[in-house]
Amino acid sequence: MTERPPQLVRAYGDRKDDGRIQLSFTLPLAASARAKEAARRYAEALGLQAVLVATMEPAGRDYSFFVVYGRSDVALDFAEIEVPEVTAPEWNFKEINSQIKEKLHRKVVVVGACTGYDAHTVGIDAIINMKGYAGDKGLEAYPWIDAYNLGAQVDNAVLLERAQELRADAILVSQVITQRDCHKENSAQLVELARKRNMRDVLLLLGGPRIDHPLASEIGFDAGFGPGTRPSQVASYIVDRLVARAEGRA
Ligand code: B12
Repeated sequence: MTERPPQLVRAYGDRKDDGRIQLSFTLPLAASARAKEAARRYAEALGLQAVLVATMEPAGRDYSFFVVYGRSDVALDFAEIEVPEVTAPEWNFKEINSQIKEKLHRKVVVVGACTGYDAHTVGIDAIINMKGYAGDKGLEAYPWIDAYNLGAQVDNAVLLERAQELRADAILVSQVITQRDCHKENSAQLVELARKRNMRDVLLLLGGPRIDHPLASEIGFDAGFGPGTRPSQVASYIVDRLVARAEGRA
């Protein structure tokens, strides 16, 4: 680990280092003066000082939603934080296509799906489909990429089978539902199956609103992508890895 000088950070409200925090939560209590006091004490018990309950709204029968403000003296040393990150160049559409054409001399094949019980296709569509996301063209729009979107609720074995048939360079898995950690379980099963089928040379990418690179790596994927990911970031990562392999750098 690189030695860095300490860099203490604290929440910022009105002034730097004032430690002011806004917090929201729901309590299983109908809105009342006692419920409001319960919310204040609850926030105090969490370690906040000078607590102000700014909002109390009924949230269905016997539940209330609260927004509270408070202060915390807790500080942490940012210099000590190390997180694995996806490292890839920030290439644009044109640069990605010319990297593939000039360095790989063949089309890149990617296959994606929203797997298991999960039917939330908007995320994987945003990455793969022609129209893309936030003004960034989807992988289908790249002349040097053959992209296949298998859609929703695809079984892990079916996805791997199809990827093998198409000689895919990368498999893109989307997991949105996280109830009872089913996203972790389902994704881990895909990695396990890929190992059994000797397919671990195919790049495995995991994405979704609750996915980040550390989690994806822990599960056994090559990279993880979270909210706001743009298709060109995904394409840059895949192409960079394939070029590195072709040049014997990975
Ligand atoms: C639309 C929607 C639906 C639609 C889905 C339609 C469709 N064709 O996709 C319908 C109505 C079918 C639906 C159903 C359900 N839903 Co729903 N749904 C949503 C909603 C409102 C939006 C999701 C979305 O489209 N986001 C937009 C996309 C663009 O964002 P994204 O997925 O994060 O994708 C980006 C990144 O994450 C990343 N990315 C995503 N995947 C991948 C993959 C790769 C490889 C890469 C690189 C990147 C990447 O790139 C994308 C672009 O930046 C969310 C709430 C919300 N506001 O988020 C709930 C939500 C996801 N749904 C939820 C639930 C509970 C359900 C149901 C279980 C409800 C029910 N009881 O029936 C069912 C489950 C159905 C099923 N079997 O999956 C919960 C999930 C809770 C949890 N933590 O598990 C949410 C969070 C709502 C909530 N707050 O409770 N839902």
